Amino acid sequence: MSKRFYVTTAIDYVNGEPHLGHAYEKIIADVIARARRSLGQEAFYLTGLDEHGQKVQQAAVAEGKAPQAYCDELAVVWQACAAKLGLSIDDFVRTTQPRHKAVVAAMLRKLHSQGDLYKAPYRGWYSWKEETFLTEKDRRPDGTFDPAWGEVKELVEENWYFRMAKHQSWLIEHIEANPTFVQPDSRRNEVLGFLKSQTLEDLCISRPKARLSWGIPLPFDPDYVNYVWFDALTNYYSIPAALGDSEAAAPLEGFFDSTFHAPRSALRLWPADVHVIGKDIVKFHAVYWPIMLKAAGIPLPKQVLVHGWWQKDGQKMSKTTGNVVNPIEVIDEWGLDAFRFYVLRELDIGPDGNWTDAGFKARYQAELANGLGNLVNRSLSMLKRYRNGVVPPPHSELANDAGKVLADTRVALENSELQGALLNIWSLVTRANQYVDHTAPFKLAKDPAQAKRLDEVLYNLAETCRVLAVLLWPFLPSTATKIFTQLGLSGLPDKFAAAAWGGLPAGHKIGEPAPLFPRKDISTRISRIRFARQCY
Ligand code: ME8
Repeated sequence: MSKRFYVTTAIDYVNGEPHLGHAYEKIIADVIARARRSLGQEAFYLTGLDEHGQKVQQAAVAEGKAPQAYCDELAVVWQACAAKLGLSIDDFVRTTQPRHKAVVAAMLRKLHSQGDLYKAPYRGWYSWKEETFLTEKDRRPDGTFDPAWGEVKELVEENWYFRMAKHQSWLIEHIEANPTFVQPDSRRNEVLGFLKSQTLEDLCISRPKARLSWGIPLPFDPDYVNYVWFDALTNYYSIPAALGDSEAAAPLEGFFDSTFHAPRSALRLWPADVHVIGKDIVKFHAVYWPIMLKAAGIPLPKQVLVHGWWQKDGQKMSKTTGNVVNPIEVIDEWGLDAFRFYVLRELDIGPDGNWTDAGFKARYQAELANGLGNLVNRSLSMLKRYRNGVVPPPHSELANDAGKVLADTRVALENSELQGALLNIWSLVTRANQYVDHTAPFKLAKDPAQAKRLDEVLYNLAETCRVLAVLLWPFLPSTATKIFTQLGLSGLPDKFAAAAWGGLPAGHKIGEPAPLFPRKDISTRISRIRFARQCY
């Protein structure tokens, strides 16, 4: 089996419920995976949960539950959310799974045996909330620490450290030689700036069990558990190894214990092609993770793709103030594809975004209901009304427009430029809607002498709808499928190659047109949806 295109997301802390930011990231990765599959590659999409560490232990204790029971309960909520988002995931990792823990232990054993890890005492300021020691650089001018760090206390403890010094220069060279390793460029520059201006301090990779017991024990020192970030980052690699990617597992051969059982498999996933993450965790993914891998003799991932953060109404989303966008509620009211469309169309991968309910509704109305929805509905309704739903002979008036959009969309998808791809696809929606206005098929239908011209126009419109379904599949899979069904086509619009012009054969009978995006009275809720009067 050849290597699959392997895309991952950050694994979410299980203490809490999914919000817009989590959903956005998972949808980005889903579109990337679906696009690759549509383009003919095999793809594997991994997401999951980060279940160890201080935050989870504290949250479990606060609810009077054992950490594992607490995680098990919340994992159900998060997995249900993944299903609600329509994610085409191939696996769902939980860092408390034995398959993951066995690989983390093997990685630690190898690094320890090579002398990459050492034990030393440390005195420092510790943020309990962020589970990290702070340095003098983290102090504000008045000597205090930002309240964002939560409670900060001085702590002295022995811990295990990962030697970083020898890794700084090759990492700079690697990032310079591979411009797409960290994307977008602004994030790449940020990482290079950091690496060139500061000496990397050794990374503390343990927590004493006396202080934190909820973690993976260090295989060579039972008084400690592994630092949650070392554990969490390893998920990207542990799952391929555990699923039987033998080339992935090879560098750790001899370091696994008897709990590790990978099936015999021809699966090839590692190295990851894209790690999709948010801007707050770039240093972990673009600095520590490559160093961990390189030290363990494991090939590096190809790309870390960094998205920005969402705010709501110009404010940080926060449970305490109540301004959180709950993706489930939006989907229940507006439909999954409306949510997927909005987040991908509104925010390019990189900058920060701002959710407003008014902005969401405006895009829904203009681009989905009046744009795509109206095009498909009036095109198919006219074909039904004027030709009894039978496709006329092929004609290629819109073929060049569609061909250009197809070529540009392919490039955009190959570069994970998802907003760019949508803008491009919508240029075809707009072109086809204008074509209806210019050709006025409803007038042609009144003149028997224009029958051939009406055939041509109806073919171009129906075929454009078919092409759009294929192009839209990675973004709006359910809408794309509905368009196919309404066109009377069997199967899924999930093969990009099928977007080539001329796929609708003459004489084919389409299905029943129905509105894709019910227009809503903006001032009412879904219970009072009124369907659009079709205008043609
Ligand atoms: O960081 N907008 O988990 P997490 C956009 N467990 N993205 C956001 C966001 C927002 N408002 N808030 C969070 C962790 N995210 C670790 C990851 S990976 C080995 C371990 C993104 O639940 C955030 O940037 O705090 C991150 O990529 C993801 O959601 C999970 O955040």
